[in-house]
Amino acid sequence: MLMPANLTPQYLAAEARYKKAGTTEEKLEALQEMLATIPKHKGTEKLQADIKRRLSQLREEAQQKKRQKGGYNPFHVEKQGAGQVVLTGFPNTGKSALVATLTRARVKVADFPFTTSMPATGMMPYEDILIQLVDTPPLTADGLPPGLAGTLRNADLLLLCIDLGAADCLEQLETTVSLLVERGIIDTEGENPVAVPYLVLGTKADLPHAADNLAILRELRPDLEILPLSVNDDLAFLREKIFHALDVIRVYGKAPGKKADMERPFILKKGSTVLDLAYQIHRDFPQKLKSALVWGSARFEGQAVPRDYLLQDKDIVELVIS
Ligand SMILES: Nc1nc2c(ncn2[C@@H]2O[C@H](COP(=O)(O)OP(=O)(O)OP(=O)(O)O)[C@@H](O)[C@H]2O)c(=O)[nH]1
Ligand SMILES: [Mg+2]
Repeated sequence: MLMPANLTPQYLAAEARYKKAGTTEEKLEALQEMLATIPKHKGTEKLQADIKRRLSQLREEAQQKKRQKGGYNPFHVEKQGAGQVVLTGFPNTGKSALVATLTRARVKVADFPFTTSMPATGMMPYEDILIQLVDTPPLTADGLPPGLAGTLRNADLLLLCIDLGAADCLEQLETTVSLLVERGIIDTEGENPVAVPYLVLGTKADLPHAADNLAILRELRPDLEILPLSVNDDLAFLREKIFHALDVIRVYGKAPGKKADMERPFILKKGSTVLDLAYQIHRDFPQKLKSALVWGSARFEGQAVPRDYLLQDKDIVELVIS
């Protein structure tokens, strides 16, 4: 990621708090501090603009929430599982078919546009965890349907679906990407710290012309990595891609003298420490935490490690409290 020069520790701390923030209030507070502490010079202009835009969008969302307090918003999708992955793209590009194939959700798939009118969710198994997939109504050259921007912005990962069998696949790709960039939802240049990560999927790769279309898209947009796929294929590689793009690790808890609980791993952001794990288990835990024993990434099995030890995917951890 391109980092503008001279970001202060205060700014970076506020940004870290923003990324961890659970509520709108926490996010607003952290963003305000980011804006207050960001060095004001030419190199940070774009970043300042991004923060301001995000602030006004969040304020708007907070207002909207207040207005419809008690009301039900189908575009607000409660997060579940190891991460929330939202599919988006033009009508008829195979979003619902993918959700139906990867999960047990019974979403409507049909050979005409605008089949899906409301978000719908399903849980996708990956190894020993479940990842939430969200099917959504389509976007078009006219823009996003009302409410969808919030759903996309709140996602942990976006899947941009481009129909490789369609004559307008280049327009689909250009429009989908630019609509999301304009709204500050994704970022193709690595400058927006609050952008949502994304993968570009070339759907219906089994159709005639799909291979030719893919070659054209790749030639015209070498900056975008396009993953061709078909719902008729084995999609194990896609599950794996999604897990890695979520940038999380699984950690298994172990109580002293007992076997590790391998059934329900904790899900942590990559780069998390023993202390982060303690915090996730209970807010009061970090105060009592002395050290931890780690099986997996540590040099020895059951090695004692400090609180700031960097955990790895599939580590087993026993917390030692005083
Ligand atoms: N050949 C082929 N057809 C596919 C594939 N995926 C989806 N389709 C077909 O494409 C059509 C549209 O699929 P949907 O999943 O309903 O598309 P959608 O993106 O959800 O459409 P909207 O809800 O209108 O936005 C259906 O007829 C699907 O059977 C694929 O991999 N290969
Ligand atoms: Mg659909």
